[in-house]
Amino acid sequence: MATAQASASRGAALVLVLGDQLTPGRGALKDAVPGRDVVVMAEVSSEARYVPHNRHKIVLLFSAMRHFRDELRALGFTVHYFSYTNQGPTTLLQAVQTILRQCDVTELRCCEPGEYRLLSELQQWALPIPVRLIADERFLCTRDAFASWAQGRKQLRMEYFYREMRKQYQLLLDDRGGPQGGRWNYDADNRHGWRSQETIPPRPPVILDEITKEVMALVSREFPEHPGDLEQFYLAVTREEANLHFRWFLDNGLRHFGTYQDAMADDSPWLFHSLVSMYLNIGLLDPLDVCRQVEEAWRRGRCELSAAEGFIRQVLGWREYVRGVYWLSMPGYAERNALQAQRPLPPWFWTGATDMRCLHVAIRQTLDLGYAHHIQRLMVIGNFALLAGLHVKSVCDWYLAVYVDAFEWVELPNTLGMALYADDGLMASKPYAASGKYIQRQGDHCKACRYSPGKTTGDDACPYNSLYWRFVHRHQDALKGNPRMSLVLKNWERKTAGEKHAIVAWANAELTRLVPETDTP
Ligand code: FAD
Ligand code: DLZ
Repeated sequence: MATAQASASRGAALVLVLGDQLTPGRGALKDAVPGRDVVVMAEVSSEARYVPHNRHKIVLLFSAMRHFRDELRALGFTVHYFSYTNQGPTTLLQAVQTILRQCDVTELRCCEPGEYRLLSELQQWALPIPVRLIADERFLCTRDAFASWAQGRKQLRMEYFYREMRKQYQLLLDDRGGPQGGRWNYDADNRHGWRSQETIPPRPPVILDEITKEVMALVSREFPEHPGDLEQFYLAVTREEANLHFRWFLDNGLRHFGTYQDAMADDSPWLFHSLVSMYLNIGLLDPLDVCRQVEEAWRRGRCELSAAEGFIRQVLGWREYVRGVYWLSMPGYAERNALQAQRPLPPWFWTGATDMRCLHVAIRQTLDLGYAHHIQRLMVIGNFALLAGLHVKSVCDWYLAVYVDAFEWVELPNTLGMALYADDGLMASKPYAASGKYIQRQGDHCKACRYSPGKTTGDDACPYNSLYWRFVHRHQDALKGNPRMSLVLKNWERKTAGEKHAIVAWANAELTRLVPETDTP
C-alpha cells in the first residue's frame, strides 16, 4: 500500500500528541513506528490557562495524558513527556523546540487540533523541519465531506445531515435501507418531565490511582482560582475505565435515556445521561463504537427504539454536525452577535448565587463538577443568557471554561448558535427562548424555588416569564419572518398596550436587579 510504503521509507518523525488526541493508531500516530518515530506530549500553561478551565477538566486531561504516555511506552514508543512545572516549557512550541534540540528527526507530525486557535498557531510555527498536519479521523464526517454536503443548501438542518449519516454508517436501518420503525427521529417521544418516578442507580466508583492523586495535588496547588471541587472527582482517566462508565450507561441508563433526555431533577446532576462526551472528545471512547453498542443493546431488547435512536442522533448527528458548522464558519463565527447582546455576565455566574432555583442548581453543579446535561445548558443557563441579552463572547468563554467536555469546536456552535441564536439561525431554526413554564414542566426545581412560574409580574414572579416576553417584544421585527415564531408573536400582539407595557417595565426592572450593567463584559 502506498501509505504504508511511504510510512516505511520516510525518515524519523517527531509526533506531537495533544491532550485531546489520546487514541493509539489514529491521527499522527497512525503511521508512527516505535523505535523510529519519537512522541512528545506536554502539560503547558498556554493550554491549561487560555480560559480558567474547570479543575476537573485539567485533572482529566493531565491524568489521561500521563496514562496514555504509559500506554504508548508499553507499545515501544519513546515518549518525551513534560509534566506541568514552573520551570518547564509554557507553550507547546517551546516543548517541541526543546525536543528538537535533542533528537534527529526530519519532520514534525501532528493531528489537526480541534480548535481553530491552536491550528492557526501551529501553522505559524517556524521550525527547522517541516510541520505535517494530519486529518483527525476520529470524526465520522470529514471537514471536506461536511462542506460538500452544505454546499448550495439555502439552510443547513441537522435532521437531513443526520439521515445521510445513518445511511452512510448503516445505523438503525431496516432491510430496505429505511429507518428502523419507519421514522428517522423519535424526539417527540423523548420529552418527559421529571417527577421522581425512577430510582437512579449509583454510577461506577471512581478509581484514584497514584497518577491521578498526584495530578489532583498539582492542580489544587497550581490552579486555586479555577472552578471545580476536586473532593467530588468522578471521571475515568483511562480507556478501560471510560469503557466501564459507558457499560454502566448501557446497563442502567440507556433504557431511561430517551424518556428523561429533556428532564431536570433537583437532586440529580446526571439523571440517566451517558456522561461520555468528555471521553469521546479526548479520544478515550470512539463515537462509531458507542453508537454500534447502543444499536446492539436495542437489538437485544434492552431499550426502546426511541432511546437508542435518541442517543445515536446526539452522537452521529449533533456531534458531527456542530463540528461541521464550526469548521465551515470559523474564524468569523466566533465574532457573531446577531441579536446585539451586550449585557455583562453577572458575577453570580461564577458562584451560582441566585434565587432562581433552576439556575442556582445548574450553575452550582457546573462549577463544582464541570457537568450539566443538555437541557440545563440550553434551557436554563443558555435560555437565561439569551433572554437577558448577555454579551455573546463572555457567555461563550464561560461555557468553554466551566465544562469538562468543552472544546471550542463543540462548545461554540452549541453556545453561540444553538443557545444564543447569535449566528442568526445557522444552527437553530428558531431561538430556544422559553418561559418558566417550560422549566416547570420539565423538572421539579420550581417546587423548591421562591419564584412562581405561574406569575409574570410581581415580587414572586419567575423572572424567566417577563424576560421571555421582553425578548419577544425586543426582537419581534427580526423574528417576524420566521414561521416557527408566528404563534408566539401573535400571542404577544394579542395583549393590550397596558399589559405589554407592564410586562416590559417589570422585566427591565428585574434585569437591572439581576444583571447590573455596571460590570464590564
Ligand atoms: P448525553 O445526553 O448522554 O448525550 C450523548 C452524547 O451525545 C454526548 O456525550 C455528546 O457526545 C453527544 N451530544 C449530545 N448533544 C450534543 C450536542 N448538542 N452537540 C454535540 N454533541 C452532543 N458538548 C460537548 O461535548 N462539549 C461542550 O463544550 C458542549 N457545550 C454545550 C453548550 C451548550 C450551550 C449546549 C446547549 C450544549 C453543549 N454540549 C456540549 C452538548 C451537550 O450538552 C453535551 O454533549 C452533553 O450534555 C454531555 O453530557 P452526556 O455525555 O451525559 O450527554
Ligand atoms: C484542554 C487542555 C489542557 C487543559 N491542557 C493541555 C495541555 O497541557 N497540553 C495539551 O497538549 N493539551 C491540553 N489541553 C487540550 C488542548 O487545549 C486541545 O488539544 C486544543 O484545545 C485543541 O482542541
